[in-house]
Amino acid sequence: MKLIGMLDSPFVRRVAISAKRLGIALEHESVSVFRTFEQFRQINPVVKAPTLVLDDGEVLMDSTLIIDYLETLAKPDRSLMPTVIEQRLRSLRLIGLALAASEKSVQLYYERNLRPAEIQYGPWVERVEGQLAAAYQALEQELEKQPLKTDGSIDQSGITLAVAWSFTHYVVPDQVSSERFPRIAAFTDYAEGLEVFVSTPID
Ligand SMILES: N[C@@H](CCC(=O)N[C@@H](CS)C(=O)NCC(=O)O)C(=O)O
Repeated sequence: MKLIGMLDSPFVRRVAISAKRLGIALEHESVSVFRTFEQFRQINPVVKAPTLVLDDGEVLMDSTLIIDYLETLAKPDRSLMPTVIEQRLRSLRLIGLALAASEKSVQLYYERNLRPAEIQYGPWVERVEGQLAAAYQALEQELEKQPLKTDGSIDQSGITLAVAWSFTHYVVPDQVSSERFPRIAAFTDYAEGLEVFVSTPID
């Protein structure tokens, strides 16, 4: 199977890291939705990263749906999702918040880098900045209530959170500070030190 997309996308990176933790080998092709739009379009006419091309040529997109498929392929004891309902609920909440933070970071980055300055719309930017801050605020509170494990393991909520935080720092660093969100920052330092993160760097 081939994973298509750049690792500077948090959605691509969470799939790549999850696949490694699930023990599923993926061939990775760093095709950009911007710089190599036409090449991407040949693979997936919708041009969404990540795209997963199965061995029979079937094409999947959306990181959460791709991870769902990889989870189904993996051995149950490798799953990155808790099965106990209370823990699963918490994981789903953290993942939802981290995905929202990733999405809002992408929106701000596109606004700043794709839209010409003279047609930028201030109220929209403020709205997105507020949503991004709210997502990280809620995540920080969740970690205060119950820290994520830092014992060498990592699950889907940890992967998605750390990937989101690193991505936000990479594209809109002015929006986040380790002083304001110390627990998220500390957890991300831990995650980025794991071999699976080190071998899957933002490119
Ligand atoms: N919800 C999607 C978001 C994917 C997404 O927006 N990817 C961006 C790259 S970071 C993309 O494909 N951008 C090109 C576009 O939307 O036209 C997921 O989880 O995979």
